[in-house]
Amino acid sequence: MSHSDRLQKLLNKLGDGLLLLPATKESLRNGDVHHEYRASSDLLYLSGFPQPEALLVAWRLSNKTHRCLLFVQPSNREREIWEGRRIGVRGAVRDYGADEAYPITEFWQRLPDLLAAQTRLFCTLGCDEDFDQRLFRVFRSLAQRNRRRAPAAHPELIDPKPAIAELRIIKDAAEIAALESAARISAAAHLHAMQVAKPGMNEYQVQAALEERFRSQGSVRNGYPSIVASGNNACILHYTENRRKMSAKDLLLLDAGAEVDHYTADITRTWPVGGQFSPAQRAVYRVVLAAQKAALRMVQPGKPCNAPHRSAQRVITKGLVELGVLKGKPQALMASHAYKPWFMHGTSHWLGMDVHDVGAYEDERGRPVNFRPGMALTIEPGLYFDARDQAVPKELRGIGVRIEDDLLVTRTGHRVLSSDVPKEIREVEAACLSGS
Ligand SMILES: [Mn+2]
Repeated sequence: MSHSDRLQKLLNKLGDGLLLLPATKESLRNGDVHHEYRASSDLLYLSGFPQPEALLVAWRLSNKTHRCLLFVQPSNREREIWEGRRIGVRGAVRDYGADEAYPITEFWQRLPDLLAAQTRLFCTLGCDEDFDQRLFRVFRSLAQRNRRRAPAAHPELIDPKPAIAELRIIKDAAEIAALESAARISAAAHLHAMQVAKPGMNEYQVQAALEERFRSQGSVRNGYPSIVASGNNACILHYTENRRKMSAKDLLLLDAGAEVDHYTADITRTWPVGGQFSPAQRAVYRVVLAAQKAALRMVQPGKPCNAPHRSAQRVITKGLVELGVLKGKPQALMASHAYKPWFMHGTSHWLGMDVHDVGAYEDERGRPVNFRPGMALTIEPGLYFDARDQAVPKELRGIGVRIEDDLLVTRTGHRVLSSDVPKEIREVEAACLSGS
C-alpha cells in the first residue's frame, strides 16, 4: 500500500476534519550535538517523511481523494553545509506525496485558514507543551473571528492515534517483506555473535561483532539499543551498559534487532560463553525453551492474543516446581501467579516499525483481541534468578535466560521469521564451538 493509500484509509476511518501530525522533535545531547534522529513511526507510516521540524496536514475530500500538505525545513545552503541536506519544499512535493508544501515557519500563520472550515481536529495533545499553547492561541483567534456566528470555542478534538494503530497492527505485503528482511539479517548476526563470543571478551565487543553484521547486510540502524548481558546482568531486563568482561562459566543473553526500511526485528538468544551449558543452566534453559514452544503453538488466527502468555505461564510454573523453586500444585501456583518474581514480564508484544509496536491488546470491554492474519509479534518467555535471590536453590542464582522469536500471523497459523538462529541446546552448543 502506498503512503497515500494509507492516508486515505485513515481519513476515511476518521471522517471529516483536519489531521495534524507533527514530526518528533530533535533531542539535544550536548552543545550543538543531537541524538541520532529517527522520525515518528506514525509520520513515516503515512508519508515516509524522515526529517525533523516537519508537520503533515491532511483532510478528506471524498472516499477516494484527500489533500495532503507538508510543512518542512526549507532549503538553506548555509544551514545545509553544517547540518546536512534538507528535502525542502520542492522535495516534499516531488518525493513525499504532498499536494502542496510550505516552510515550517509558515505553519502557525496558515493554520487558522486551514481550520476555519473544519469542525473537527485530529491531533494528539500533551506531547509538546509549546505546540499545545500555540494551538490554543489559534483556537482563541478563530473564536474571535467567528463570534458573530456563535461558534464553539474550539473544534472538536479527537486523538488520531488509536485509528492509526488499528491500521498499523495489520501489516501489508511491503511491511511483511521489510520485517522478514530485518529478521533474516538479525538472525544471521545473532548466529555470528554466538560464534565469536569468547571468555575474556567484553560484552561490547560482542555487540560490535553483532552490529557489524547488521550494517554489512544492509541495516542502517538498530530498532532499539542492543542488550548484551552476561552472567547476572541477564537478570536486568533492559540492561544496556554492555561493558562487563565475560567468563567461561557465564551465560550470555543477547537481545537485539536490526531495522530495515523502518521495520525492526526483536530476537533474543541465550548461550554459554564457554560453549557448554552447566547442568543448572541447561535445566533452566530447557524450561524456558519448552515455555517458548508452548506459547508459539497458540499463535493462530482467531485465538486470543493472551493465549501465548497463559501457555508460557503454565510451563514456567511447572518448570519452577521441577527446579525446586516452587512447592505445591501447579494449578494453585498458576492461580496465585507464584512465578512472578522470576518471570516478571509479558510473553509477547506487537512488532513493526516500533519494537513494542502500536496496537491494542484488549477491546473496549477489556477482552483480549484475537489474532488476525498480518499481525506481527514476538514470543519471549524468560526466567531470571538474581545472584542475591535467597529464595532459590544456590546453583540457580545468577542465571537468566530469555528466548525470543518474531512471528507473523498467517491465514493458517503463523510463520516464525527468525528461525535461522538456533535455539535447541545441541544446536546452540554446536554454534558456540564452531567459532573456535
Ligand atoms: Mn521483545
